[in-house]
Amino acid sequence: LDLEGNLRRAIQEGQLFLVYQPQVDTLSGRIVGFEALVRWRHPEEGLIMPGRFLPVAEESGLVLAMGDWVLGEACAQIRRWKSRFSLSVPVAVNVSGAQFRDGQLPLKVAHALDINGLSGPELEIEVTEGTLIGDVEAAAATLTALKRRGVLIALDDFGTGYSSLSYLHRLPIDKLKIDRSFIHDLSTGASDSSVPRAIVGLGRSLGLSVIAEGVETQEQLRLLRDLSCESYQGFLFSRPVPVEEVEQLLGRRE
Ligand code: G
Ligand code: G
Ligand code: MN
Ligand code: NA
Repeated sequence: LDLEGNLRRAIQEGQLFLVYQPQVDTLSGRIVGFEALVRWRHPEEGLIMPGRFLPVAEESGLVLAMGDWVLGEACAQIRRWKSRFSLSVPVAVNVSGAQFRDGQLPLKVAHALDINGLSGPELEIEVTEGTLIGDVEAAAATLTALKRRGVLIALDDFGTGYSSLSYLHRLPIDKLKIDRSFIHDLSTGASDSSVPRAIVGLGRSLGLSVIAEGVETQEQLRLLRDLSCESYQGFLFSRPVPVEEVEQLLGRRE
């Protein structure tokens, strides 16, 4: 299968779609946000997950066109949900390194918000630590430009990268996302909560919100509550789901 040629066509012909995973307040159980995740419905191959096509997208440079589509689609969806459900929580979009370093990202984000009549804090941009290191000055400039439009910035897979704590307080970040490997460790016999505990403490001292990823069990949720980790996402509450299922969730809240 020529993934690259196929992906180029997939972007043009509307074979990509987004699923959304709810983010939930650990104490109240209320939905406090959504993360958008891209999927590819291939006409012959069926559903292809990003684990398979993102590397191809990144190597070929198609990740820029794909990222443009994701950003436009997520913002259009936020606009539709606002008018139908008075959606009041942000939707997060993942941005890969090439997109972030492209130089056009702040303009593209502002444009996607503008044409959909959205304010900055209705959108969150997720970047990984790996994206920010290297040229921290350039990263800071891009983040500052994004913050000027008011969008929220989340640091994805936090704790797994080459995180130098020295840059954290210098960058305009709003949120830390505890990588799901640390949450997974919470359910093993050892039940080692030292890393999540440290990240929650770090968040508190830097004034950042903290969300745990990959929460699958009640036991993990209970431990996160004990740590005062404010929110989580994971299969325990919901898998990433298609638009119609998000609308059922939003409708139920009315
Ligand atoms: O949805 P899933 O758990 O299979 O995602 C696997 C990986 O793909 C995750 O690291 C996630 O951040 C990434 N990913 C999902 N959707 C997007 C997207 O729209 N853009 C980028 N750059 N990465 C994405
Ligand atoms: O790297 P990023 O955090 O963007 O990746 C999100 C990925 O995590 C998606 O592929 C999503 O399907 C997956 N995911 C979401 N919740 C869970 C969970 O509870 N357990 C596991 N194993 N994966 C999850
Ligand atoms: Mn993510
Ligand atoms: Na993550």
